[in-house]
Amino acid sequence: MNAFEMNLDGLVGPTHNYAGLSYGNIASLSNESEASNPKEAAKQGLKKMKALADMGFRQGILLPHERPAIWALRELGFTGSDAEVLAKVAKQNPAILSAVSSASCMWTANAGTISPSGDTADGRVHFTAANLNAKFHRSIEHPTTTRMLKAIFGDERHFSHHNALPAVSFFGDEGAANHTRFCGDYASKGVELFVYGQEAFNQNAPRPTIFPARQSLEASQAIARLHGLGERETVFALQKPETIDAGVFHNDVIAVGNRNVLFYHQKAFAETQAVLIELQDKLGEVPLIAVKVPTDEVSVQDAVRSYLFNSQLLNLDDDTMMLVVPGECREVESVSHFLDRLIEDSSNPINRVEVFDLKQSMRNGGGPACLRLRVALTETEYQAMHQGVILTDDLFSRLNDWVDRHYRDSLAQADLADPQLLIESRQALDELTRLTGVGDIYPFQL
Ligand code: SUG
Repeated sequence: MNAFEMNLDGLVGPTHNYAGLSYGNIASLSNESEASNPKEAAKQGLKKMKALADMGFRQGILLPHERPAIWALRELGFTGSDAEVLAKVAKQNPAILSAVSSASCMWTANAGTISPSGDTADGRVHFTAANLNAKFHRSIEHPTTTRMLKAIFGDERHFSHHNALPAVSFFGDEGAANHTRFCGDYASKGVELFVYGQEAFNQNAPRPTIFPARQSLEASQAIARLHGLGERETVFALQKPETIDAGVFHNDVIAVGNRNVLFYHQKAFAETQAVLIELQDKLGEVPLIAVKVPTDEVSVQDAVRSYLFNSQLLNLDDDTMMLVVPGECREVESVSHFLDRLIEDSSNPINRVEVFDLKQSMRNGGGPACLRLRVALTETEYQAMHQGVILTDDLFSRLNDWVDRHYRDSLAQADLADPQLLIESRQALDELTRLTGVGDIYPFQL
């Protein structure tokens, strides 16, 4: 059966800004209050999508959410017209306005966890939107994400959707950023690796001491149950707590995998050998290729600065793979040298590196892998999904034109209170739902 991995990238929204909202995410904290450029951010993302689509990879988009989220402000007791709500929150608590204005849904690796049909008990593709409850600005994403995923993957013969987990830190779930699926080919049964930062119901278990662990073991186990994954299809691994304290707020900042290849840092997991042995055991005949990056070649700090592991690992053909990395990887010397050695070394399948300028997103801690949600699909499932979000040449040029007409090229924190920004954003999103044909998914449309 023909099956493949599709990437759904988050289209950057018109309110993209730097508000320093993510304690534990070093880039977000260090760029707080800088002016952003939403137009450039959206174009940088589109350029990466188009380049990968042109190379033959299946590529689609997820739409930005409604921001500022006036509905969320109303739930917090702000009343009056939309303009009055904005004026009140800007005066009483501008930090809340920043939070409800974040374009953070662009990092679709956090949109949800997807289990392909080859792995699940009922043979359907399963989706669970992530509750993202570790940060308020992200906790308001899942209702729209769920509506959007249902609009795109609506055919119940092939797709099954679950609600986000209970919104408490004990079930903190950050979606695919802590989930990697290994397999021989995409259609056959695979093994899903869930990496967690804390065992929430066991206070004596190891956990980071400085920054919060966003993903809990119990959340990962719940997703596996909901998706109908058996014991033989799952591996649960603790992320090394000290790496979370060093700024590795998701596993996808320290490891990336594709098919039977795991590219990982020596310090990614608390019990590396046990993880590798269990993965190999459950993969059976399929040989796991584990490509380790040793600490003495690339420190955890350089991995975080460069976002080396927040790369996309993509098949070029049956035997070789390509790494799609952010430009910062060529700016950090240890990482740049490592990449040169990696592609020369024929003992691993990675023989090409493609570099993209994603600075606008990187300044908030989002690299190439954060910007995409992977969905492994068979050809039949691909045909059953909503086709209007698939990146064709035509959609690409329409989206560029749409960005040119609706986006600002500079946004500072003070601009978030501008009622005109809300009007512009809603107009843009309303047009986008028509352009992609996804239907009404935003609170202002419902
Ligand atoms: O959740 N940054 C995001 C970055 C998410 C990256 N995703 C993955 N690694 N998969 C976060 O911390 C910063 C927003 C601000 O500060 O304005 C932010 O939300």
